[in-house]
Amino acid sequence: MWKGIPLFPDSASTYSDAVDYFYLALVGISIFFTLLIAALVVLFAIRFRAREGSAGATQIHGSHVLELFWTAVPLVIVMALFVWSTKIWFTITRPPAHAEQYYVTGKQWMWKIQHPTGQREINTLHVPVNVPIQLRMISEDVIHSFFIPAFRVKRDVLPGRYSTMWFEATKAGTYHLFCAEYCGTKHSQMIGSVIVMEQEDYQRWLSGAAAGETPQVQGEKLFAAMRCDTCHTGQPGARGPKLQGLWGQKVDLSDGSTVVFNEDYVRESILIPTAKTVAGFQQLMPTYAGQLGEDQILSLIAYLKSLSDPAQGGAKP
Ligand code: HEC
Ligand SMILES: [Cu+2]
Repeated sequence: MWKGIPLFPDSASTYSDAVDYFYLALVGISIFFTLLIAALVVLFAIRFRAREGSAGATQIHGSHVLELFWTAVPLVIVMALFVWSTKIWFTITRPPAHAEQYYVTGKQWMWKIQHPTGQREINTLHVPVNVPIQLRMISEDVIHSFFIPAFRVKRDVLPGRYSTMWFEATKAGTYHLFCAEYCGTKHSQMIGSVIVMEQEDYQRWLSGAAAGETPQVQGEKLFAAMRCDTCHTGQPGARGPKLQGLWGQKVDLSDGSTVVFNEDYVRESILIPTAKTVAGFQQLMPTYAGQLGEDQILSLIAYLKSLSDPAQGGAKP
C-alpha cells in the first residue's frame, strides 16, 4: 500500500494493510475535524465581528436538538473506531492454531532465536513466506520489546513471563527488527533483521545451517540430565506426577483450586515448585532456579508439550 512513500515501512504481513487503513482513518478523521473547527473559528470571527450598528449576539439557553446532535455524532464515530480496531486487535493477538513455534530470548543486547527444527541464530530471524509463525518470547534480564515495523507488530519481552506474538509474512525480503524498549546503554544496537524467504529457499537455508537438535529433543535430554525422570517416571506410585497427556488440561491442586497445564505453569513448576502443589503429592521437587537458562526451560517445555501430542507418540500410557 505504501510502496514508494518512504514515510512508511514496507507492508509485509497478512494484517499490516489492515493496521495501515485504520491508522489512516484515524489521521483522516483528526485532520477533518481540525480543519472544520479551525475554519469555523475563522469564519465566525469574520462573520460575527462587531460592526457599526450590529445588535450583538443572540444567546441560546439550551437546545435538545443540538445536544443530541453533538453527542450522537461523536458516539457513532468512536464506536465505529472501537469495533474496527478491536477486530484488528483480535486478528493480531490470536494466532492460527497451526502456527509454527519459534523461541525468542531477549538479553542485553541481543535477540537469540531458535527454530522449531533446532537451528539457532542471533539478531536475525529467517522465516518462510506465507506460513503463520508464533514467537514465544522471554527476557533474561530487563524488559525488551520485539518490533518488526514491516509486519506492524510489536510486543514487550519481559523477564519472568512469556509473551507471544504471531505473524504471517506475505513478501520475501529483508526487514528491520528493533528493540523498542529502552534497555540500557547499547539499546540502540539491539537491532537485527527478519529475512523472509520463499519456501524452497527457507528449506535450503535450514539444511545449510547447523541444525543441532530440536528444542523437543534437547528437552528430552535435559529431562534425563537434570534427573527429572527419577521422580517423574510416569509410573503409578512415583514421587512426582506423571507428565504425559497433561498439556492444556486442568490440574487439581492440593488447595482445591485448578490450574491449566501450559507454558507458564511448567516454567513456574520448574523455578518455584512450592508455588503450587499438585493434589496428592508432597512438595518434594527441588527448584531449578539458577541452574537452567531460559533456553533450556523452553526446551523442557517443548518436550513436555510433545508428551501430550498423539502425532509425536505422546499421550500413550
Ligand atoms: C525429587 C523429585 C522431583 C524431581 C527431581 C523433579 N520433580 Fe517435578 N515434581 C515433583 C513433585 C513431587 C511434584 C508435585 C508437587 C508439586 O507440584 O510441587 C512435581 C511437579 C512437577 C510439575 C507439575 C506437574 C503437574 O502435574 O501439574 C512439573 C511440570 C514438573 N514437576 C516438572 C519437573 C521437571 C521439568 C523436572 C526436572 C528439571 C522436575 N520436575 C524434577 C517431584 C520432582
Ligand atoms: Cu532491548
